[in-house]
Amino acid sequence: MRAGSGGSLSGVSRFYVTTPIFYVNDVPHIGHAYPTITADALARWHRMMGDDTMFLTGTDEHGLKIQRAAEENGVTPQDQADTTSKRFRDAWELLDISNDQFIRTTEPRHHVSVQELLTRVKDNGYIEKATYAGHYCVSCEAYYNDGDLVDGDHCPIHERPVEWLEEENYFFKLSSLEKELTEWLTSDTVFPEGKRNEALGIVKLGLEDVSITRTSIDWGIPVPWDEDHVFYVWYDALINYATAVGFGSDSAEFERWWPHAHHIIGKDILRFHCVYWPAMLIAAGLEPPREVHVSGYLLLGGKKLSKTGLTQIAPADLVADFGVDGYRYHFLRDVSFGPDSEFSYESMVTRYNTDLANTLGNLLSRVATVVAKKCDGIGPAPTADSPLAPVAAECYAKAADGWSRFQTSVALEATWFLLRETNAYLEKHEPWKLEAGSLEVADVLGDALEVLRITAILASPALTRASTSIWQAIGLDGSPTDQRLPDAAEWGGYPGGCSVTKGAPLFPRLAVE
Ligand code: ME8
Repeated sequence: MRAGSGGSLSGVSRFYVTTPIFYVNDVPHIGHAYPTITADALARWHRMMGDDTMFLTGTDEHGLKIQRAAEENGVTPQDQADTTSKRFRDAWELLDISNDQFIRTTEPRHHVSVQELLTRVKDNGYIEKATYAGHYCVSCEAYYNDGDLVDGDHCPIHERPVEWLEEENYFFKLSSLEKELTEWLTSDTVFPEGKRNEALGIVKLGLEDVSITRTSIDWGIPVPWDEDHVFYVWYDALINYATAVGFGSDSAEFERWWPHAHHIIGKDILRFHCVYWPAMLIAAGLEPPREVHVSGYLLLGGKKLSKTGLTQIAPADLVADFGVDGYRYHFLRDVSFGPDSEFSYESMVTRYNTDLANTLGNLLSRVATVVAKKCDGIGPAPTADSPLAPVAAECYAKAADGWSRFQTSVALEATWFLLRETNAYLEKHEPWKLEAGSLEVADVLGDALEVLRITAILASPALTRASTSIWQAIGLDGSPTDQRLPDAAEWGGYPGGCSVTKGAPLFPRLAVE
């Protein structure tokens, strides 16, 4: 199956998209917003495609990292989780994130689900008790082997010293699942392909059993068969994707959504999602997820934006300058999903001015001005044989392909190509110079209005606000997001006879400093 295709049962396509659940040790930054906006735009696209869509995000609230953050802040772990989880929800509200659910791993439904899933793994013979000693990175909440460390005793990801931990733990017999994992990884499951190969490389190197419980802390979900232990935070966290769709509480709901999951993650958590998680599901007698999409890092000055470094930027800081649409558009258009991407405020200004203020904003304002002057403010219908019609058809095909492959920048570039062609079409025909009320002026403006209708729909996964403003400005009822694709993108949908209004500029130009 190719990337992005939904599961299909009885003819209904299902699209269940998830972000990582974020740690509540510190507040959200633009690196957390990146997978969340990507998942949001994809969910919005799939809803317009008529797919049965579920979009999940949430917070990861157990483990040593959270317990220590709480101690540093002089609060209980629960207070730490409550306060910071709310900061994530507030940030997502600010960014128009349309998640269907927000899961918190401290919820009782999640406790039930974790205990049930891991009990199944144990009952199936995949869990056993042993003593473990190793180098532990609290920031990763993970053990490392000697060979993984850098500069002697530093974590390869956080570049901070690891700690030596010794515990009697329950182990997950990961080593016995190499064959099943290789099979899963060699089907079309992990994207981009380079990341699939990386995951396959981990399996080929040989898998060791992993410790999945802790006795050193109590901020976690108790192991039902041994009260002295709590589950290790990663084994608790991964199961959120199953909990949210009914595992342990509603088996019909779980059957509806599982395994149609499309996980969006950063490359830092590839091993957990592409090796441990599918293995756990297989061990529990469940199907592994349909797809995992792995993004690169947003970098600042060549370094990963992070909580622990001094490279945090809060989404609200950028929204203040660019608006919600300007913010969303930049990350969806300029960050190609997969490779690392250097964040630059200057590129954000350039992209905003070029694509939003000039190409889109000017098109709408130009069309509305000329419709007012030459057509008494009533938008004409498009022509059936417009030269823009085949351009629009090609743009839709490319955009749909981009969205289906999680390539948001490809989808938006295709959409903006149509807008640029339409501006060129206006330059060529100069309707502002044509005779008011003439057939020619009506034809040119009708075609441009039709492009505005189509692009309002196609851009709506990125521009949650401007797409509705355009829809209303060209006199249409309802909203672009209520439209059903692919039919709504067919040329000829603008009915004509609608009242077109010229409002305030959609995207006032930003002065470049
Ligand atoms: O790892 N660039 O949570 P987390 C791009 N709780 N993406 C970034 C980023 C950056 N600079 N910084 C963070 C955890 N991210 C676990 C996940 S899932 C069952 C448990 C994104 O708060 C990226 O998607 O450290 C990364 O994988 C995620 O935030 C890690 O968030």
